Amino acid sequence: MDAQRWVSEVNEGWGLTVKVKKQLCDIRSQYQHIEIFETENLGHLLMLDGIVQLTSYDEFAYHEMMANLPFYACSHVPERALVIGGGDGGVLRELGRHPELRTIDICEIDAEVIRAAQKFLPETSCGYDDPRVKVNIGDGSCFIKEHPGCYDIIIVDSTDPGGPGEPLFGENFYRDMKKALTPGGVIATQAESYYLLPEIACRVVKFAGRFFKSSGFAQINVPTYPTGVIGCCLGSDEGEVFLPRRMPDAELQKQLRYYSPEVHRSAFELPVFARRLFSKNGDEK
Ligand code: SPM
Repeated sequence: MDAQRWVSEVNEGWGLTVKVKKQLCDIRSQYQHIEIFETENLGHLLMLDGIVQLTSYDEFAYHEMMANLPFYACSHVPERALVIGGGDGGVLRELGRHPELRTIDICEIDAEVIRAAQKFLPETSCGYDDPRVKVNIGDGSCFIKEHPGCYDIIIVDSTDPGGPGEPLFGENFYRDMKKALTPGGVIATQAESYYLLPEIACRVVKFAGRFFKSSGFAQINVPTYPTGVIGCCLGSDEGEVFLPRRMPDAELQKQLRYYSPEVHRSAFELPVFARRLFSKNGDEK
């Protein structure tokens, strides 16, 4: 294997490796190492601190689910959305498909990620072109405390814990998100893989279960995340998060490649071992 032309996300004892044509961006920001590659077969690849955040090949799966699960689980038609993290703009792009949203705020800690995405990832950073999007640069765990009762949906598109995303995996953050919701609002948080990081997945499920009447872990198939699966944890005090309350109209459904009302419901049907894991360690209802 030509080591010069492959990049890997290395986990304990194994890795996920992608063949690249060239490196487009290599920045050490105040918070993290930002790298963007042009790959041989998967389009663009964004890595933060050596961890794959997205590839052009399958980012639609993650971004459609992170945006649409909370949008359609919300008991009322959402008008105000907040994205925490998500500097590449992919979740913004998906939220932008909903004319019902009047405001779409984003709080991203690292302005360099936004700049890099706007330069090298036009397919996701086009999310910023929507005039309803308002960009805030700062720590999402502080921003949320300053906005009580403000949002119908809050989406946390975080990196793994350990880097700048660490506060977004704490119990206090879940308490503060609940306060920042309108009545009946919904949170959706990046909940990791039950194969790769089961303790983090359980932690997220536990906090969502502690603060919300309805909560659950939805799985998303994303081949370029290690183990090929990642979770989105939902929480709300009205209705059941696994049931979509409305559905995309025919025109919007044509634009979507992953999300549908059927996929919404089935994403919460987990393999037996994962269900057991969350019942034992995640306090899942
Ligand atoms: N908008 C895309 C950002 C993606 N955020 C989530 C990335 C999580 C990757 N972690 C997978 C677990 C392996 N380290």
